[in-house]
Amino acid sequence: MSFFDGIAPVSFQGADSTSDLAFRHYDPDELVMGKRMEDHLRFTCAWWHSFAWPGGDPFGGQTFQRPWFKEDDLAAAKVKADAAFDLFDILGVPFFCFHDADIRPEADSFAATARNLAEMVDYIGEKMETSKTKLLWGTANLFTHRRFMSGAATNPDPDVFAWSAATVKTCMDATMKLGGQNYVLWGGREGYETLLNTDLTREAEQAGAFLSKVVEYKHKIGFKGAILIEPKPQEPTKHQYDYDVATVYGFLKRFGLENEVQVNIEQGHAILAGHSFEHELAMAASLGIFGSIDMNRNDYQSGWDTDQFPDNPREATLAYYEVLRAGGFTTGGTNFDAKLRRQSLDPIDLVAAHVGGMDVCARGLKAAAAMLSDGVLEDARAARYAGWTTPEAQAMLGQSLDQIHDAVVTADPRPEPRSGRQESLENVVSRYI
Ligand code: XLS
Ligand code: NI
Ligand code: NI
Repeated sequence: MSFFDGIAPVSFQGADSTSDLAFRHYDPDELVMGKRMEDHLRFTCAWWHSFAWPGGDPFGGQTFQRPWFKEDDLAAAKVKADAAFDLFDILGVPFFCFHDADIRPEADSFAATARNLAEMVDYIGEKMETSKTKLLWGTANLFTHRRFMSGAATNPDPDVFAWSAATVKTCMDATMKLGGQNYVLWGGREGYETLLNTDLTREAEQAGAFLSKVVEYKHKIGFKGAILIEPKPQEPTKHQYDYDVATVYGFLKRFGLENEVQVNIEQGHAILAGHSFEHELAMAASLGIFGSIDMNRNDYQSGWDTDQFPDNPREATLAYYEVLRAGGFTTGGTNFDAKLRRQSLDPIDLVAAHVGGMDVCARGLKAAAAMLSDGVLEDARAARYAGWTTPEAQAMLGQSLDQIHDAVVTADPRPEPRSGRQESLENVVSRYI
C-alpha cells in the first residue's frame, strides 16, 4: 500500500476549479513567452522537508508518524524513497533534490555510511528509470551531526575538514551518477557563535580552499552541472559567512571562483538578511551568478527560517519577473525547500501544500511574463536612464574629475529632478497580478 493511497495525480482544471487538489494556474504545457510553463518553472520537491522532517519545534518533538520513521535502516530508507517517488508522480514535478543524510541511514564509520549512500543511489537510480522526475541537485548535510557542531570546511579541527571534503566527494559522485543538473553547498554551520573563539582569517582561507577543491573535482570527474552556493545570514550559527548574494560574490572574487560558482537563492534567507527576494535575484543576475531558487517563505512576525510554502502572488510575481529578466533558469529551478506546519499530519497535506505552492508560482510567472512582454516596467526604467544613452554621457565615464569639472563650468547645467514614479509602477504590478 502506498503512503499516498487514494490520492490521484493532480491535474490542471482552470482558474474556476474549487478543488483542493487541482492546479488552477499551473498548466505544464501552456506556453509562456514561447516556452512551456513546466520548462520555465522547473518545480522541485525537497526530500528532507517532505520525507525526513519529523514535525518538531523547540518545545516539542515529533508530530508526524511516517512508516519509514520506525527503523533507521536501509529497508526503511527504501520505503521512504518509494513514498517520495509516489509524491513526485502525483504532482508531476520534473525534479527532486536531496542531502545524503535524507536518503541513507548513517552507519558507524565513514566507509559504511558511504556504502549505504551508494546502495540508496542505486535504488533511486532504478526508480528514476521509470519516472519522469529528474534530479535538480544533490548536496551534503554537513550540519546535523554533532561532529559538524563547529562547522565543516571552517571547523577548527582538520579532521572535520577532511571528513567534510570526503563527504562532498561522495555526494558529488552520487549527484553525477543520478544525472543531477547542479551541486549545492549551503554552509549550514560555516560561521561562528562567538568572535571570542574564532579566527576569521583562517576560517575564510579554509572555506576558500574547500570550495576550490569542489570546483577542481567537478572538472576532474566531468560533471557538467553548476556548482551553487546558497547564501544565508544566520541560523543555525549566529553569523554565517555566506551572508547574502553580494557577500558570496566577494568571497568568490577573493578566491578567483566567480566564473565557476553561482548562487541558489532562498526567499526566506533573503528576508533574514534584511533584503527582499527580488533584490537578491536582481543582484545575482547583475553580478552574473544567478543559478537557482529555493521558493519558501518565512513568517514575517517570527523572524525565523520557517520554510513555508509560498502563498503570496505578488511576491511570486516580483520574483519571477527577476528570474525572467535574468533570462530564466538554465540548470536551476524552483525548489520547494518548504515544510508542512507540524499540525498538518496527513499525506494529503503534503500534496495540498505543493499544489498551492506550484499554483502561486505559476500565477506569478504568468503575471511577470505579461509585464515583461508588455514592456510596462522596462520602458519606464529605460526612460529613467535615457540621459545616459548620449555619447557625451558615456564619454564622461572615461574622463577625469578635473576634465568633468571644467566641462561643468563651461556648460553651466541646471539639473532638474524628475519623479521616480514609484506608486505608478506599483500600481502597474497590481494590475497584472
Ligand atoms: C537551510 C537551507 C537548506 C539548503 C540545503 O536553511 O535552506 O535546506 O537548502 O542544504
Ligand atoms: Ni533555508
Ligand atoms: Ni534552502
